[in-house]
Amino acid sequence: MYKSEYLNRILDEVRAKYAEQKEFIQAVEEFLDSMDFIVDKDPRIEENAILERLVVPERIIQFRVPWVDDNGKIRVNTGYRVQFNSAIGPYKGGMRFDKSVNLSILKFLGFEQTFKNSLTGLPMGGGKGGSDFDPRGKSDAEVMRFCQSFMAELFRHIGPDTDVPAGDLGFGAREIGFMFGYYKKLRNEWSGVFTGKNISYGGSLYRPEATGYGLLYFTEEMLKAYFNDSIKGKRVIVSGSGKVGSMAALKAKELGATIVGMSDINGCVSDPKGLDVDLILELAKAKGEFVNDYVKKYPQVKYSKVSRDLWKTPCDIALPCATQGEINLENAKELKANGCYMLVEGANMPCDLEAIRFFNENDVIFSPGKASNAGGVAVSGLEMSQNAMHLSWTAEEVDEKLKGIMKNIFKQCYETAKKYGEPKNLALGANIAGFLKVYDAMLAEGIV
Ligand code: 2IT
Repeated sequence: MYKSEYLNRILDEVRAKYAEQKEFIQAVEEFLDSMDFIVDKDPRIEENAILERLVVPERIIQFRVPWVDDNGKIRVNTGYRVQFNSAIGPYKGGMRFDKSVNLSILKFLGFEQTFKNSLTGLPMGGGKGGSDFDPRGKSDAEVMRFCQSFMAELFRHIGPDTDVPAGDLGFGAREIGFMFGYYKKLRNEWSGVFTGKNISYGGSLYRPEATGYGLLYFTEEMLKAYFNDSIKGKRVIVSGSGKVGSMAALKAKELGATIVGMSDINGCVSDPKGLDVDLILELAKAKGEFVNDYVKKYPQVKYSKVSRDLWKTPCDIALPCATQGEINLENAKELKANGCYMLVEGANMPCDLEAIRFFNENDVIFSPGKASNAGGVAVSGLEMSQNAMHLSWTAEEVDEKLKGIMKNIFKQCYETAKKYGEPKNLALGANIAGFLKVYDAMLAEGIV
């Protein structure tokens, strides 16, 4: 129950109308928790039905994606693009290819993306898309045929000033290349319609590293502000064997942390003296997973077949970088009991609502993904700028800009949290700071 009647009504409506969409409901609820600090003080929010409009995507495109597999069999998947909010810029956000993809997941991602993109300070609205297509085990030719069929529909809905997709789970450089190539063919136009492209055709240096590196720059800001400390010598655990987890582990190690635990879909490994991060990165890059091979190479390592057992590892800092819903209340209690005092989300919504509330009540400083994982989309924004200017920045230039953006995101979250009397509540800071810019633009643009 909120103090504000307005918020209680919004949440009841969202819960009733989208009862099946549990991920979306969580994302909205997490956001409304913070809105309770401001809505009663600013009646214009309710008068202008800002929140009613914010929780409904501007447009959802859903389509059939027929394709032919290598055996000549015709297959059908569902494609989506959720164009959530364009108040401050063209829709911007990744595409996810995974069996689990449905509207609830894409709506939660698009909703969060809106505030994340706002926090970067760059002019990008929020969007997300994808398909229930599973690229694992598919040949390159199958993935290409799928991507071309997908783009044959999507091309009419996107564009460099309309909607600019990028990668997400199951959707990397290969998929971006096939989609971009087909868009270019259909439109007879080269433009920065996708980000995450290879360097050879307009990609930005540091985009593959950006989310993981940005996460560590943000973590350093947290340590500095709250403890006048740095990550050097800290025990860190990282979940997920994708780009975000790998690059986070790499940067954490480079900054002097000890990586004491890591996980993938098959389980987790831990070692208080530090894992062999180089081997893990090599395996993760080649195979998308590492735990089974790691255990073969280091039979003495502490190992569990349950990925969630990672959260039982004694540590100072936890970096969940796998996917939504990987930390529940029980995991949160395990983390606290084993010494963890900071949790910085690298994935989108890895912690469920009970876990987040537990961290806030038990002095574990928590940062929501919409703030701490914004480095990826921030460098996507920089890729859009480079494409629009028809030039490319050096790795050093991009890294410097990324550092500046992450520092600024932290500052906005921290200052806003302090202003509302809860300096350690970065979720509050992120939601309010992200919201205010979108709100201002929505007010200015009228009822659209
Ligand atoms: O969740 C995210 O921020 C992303 N998947 C990156 C989106 C982007 O447009 O680079």
